[in-house]
Amino acid sequence: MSCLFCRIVDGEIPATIVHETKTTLAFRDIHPKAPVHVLIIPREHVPNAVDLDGAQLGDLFAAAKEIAEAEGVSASGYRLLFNTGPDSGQEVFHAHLHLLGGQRLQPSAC
Ligand code: DGP
Repeated sequence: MSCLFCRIVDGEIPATIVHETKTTLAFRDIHPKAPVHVLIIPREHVPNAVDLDGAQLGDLFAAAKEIAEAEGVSASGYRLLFNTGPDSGQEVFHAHLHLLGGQRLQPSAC
């Protein structure tokens, strides 16, 4: 299996897992861009976030809310973002929701 994040789901590659459900897995980004930088993924391999269905998106956002609370960034605020496609800078083609927080974040491109 060549997908990096599928290999993390299968336990073949180590990751610091912070949250898991039947349908999602969340782990710390290996190159954190903020004090809290967690990647939340569907267990199922879907290459691009825009191809996730409503239930999968709901599961990712529900996980994000719980992780933000557990990481202590709910009150201070945090950023949730998907990179989709090469121009966005997407590097891993297994859909993933970035959760960034723990400091005042720089303005994003939008
Ligand atoms: P993106 O650019 O949206 O595709 O983000 C991919 C992220 O994945 C990037 O911030 C770095 C992270 N990443 C890449 N390889 C690994 C890995 O092996 N383990 C972990 N935990 N994160 C990884």
